[in-house]
Amino acid sequence: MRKLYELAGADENRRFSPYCWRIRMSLAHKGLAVDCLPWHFTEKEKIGFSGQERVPVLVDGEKTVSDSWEIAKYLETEYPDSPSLQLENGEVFFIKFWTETVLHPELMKLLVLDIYKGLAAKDQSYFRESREKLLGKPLEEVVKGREERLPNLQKLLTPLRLTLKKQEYIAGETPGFSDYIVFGAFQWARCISDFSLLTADDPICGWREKMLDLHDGLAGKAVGYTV
Ligand SMILES: N[C@@H](CCC(=O)N[C@@H](CS)C(=O)NCC(=O)O)C(=O)O
Repeated sequence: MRKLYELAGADENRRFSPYCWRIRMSLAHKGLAVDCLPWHFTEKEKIGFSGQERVPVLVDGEKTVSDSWEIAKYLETEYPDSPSLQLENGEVFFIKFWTETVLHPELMKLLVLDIYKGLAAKDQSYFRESREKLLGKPLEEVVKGREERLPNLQKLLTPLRLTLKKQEYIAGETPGFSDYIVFGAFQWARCISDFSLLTADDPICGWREKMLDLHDGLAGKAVGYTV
């Protein structure tokens, strides 16, 4: 059976990595069954066979692939007859880098303490140390006043909101990897934090609902919070 190593919290069923969600959704999109194995930040040796230290890691028969972008490309090449992830448009790169360099950092500043609290005890000191080094202050300081900073997030989502007013999905009429990239960020938040990111009248909510319902409600059924 195909295997996917996924980041897990103290509750092993809480799978909250934005990058892993890209791949969970992509595998379901292509109708490929997978056994999703929990992995913790401090279990580097468990994925040592992949030659790097991050998840997702996909093991498909003889092949091991890491990095969500590489995995998506692999799935497209290996399974060309199943529904396409629509990677061929160069614009997907813009979505990927916008998500990773604009959306993720803003979310991190809102959620980092919730992430810390949701981690297995053995991961907490590693996470605190590495993220405080990255963010330059204690996690408690990072999230301080987060309610007042929500408008910043909602403002930076304007291009996404305008796009979703024009079309059903980011990729167009049907969902594609671009949707899974951005949705991964929202699912990261939903799985680890009860902090509401969007107001109920935000058009992005309708898209997020559709994404939660896709593939037999895969993401909606995952352990997380109601947002
Ligand atoms: N470029 C990678 C990034 C993967 C990544 O950063 N994964 C995180 C989990 S969300 C991780 O494994 N972090 C390990 C660590 O911080 O030690 C991808 O697209 O898959």
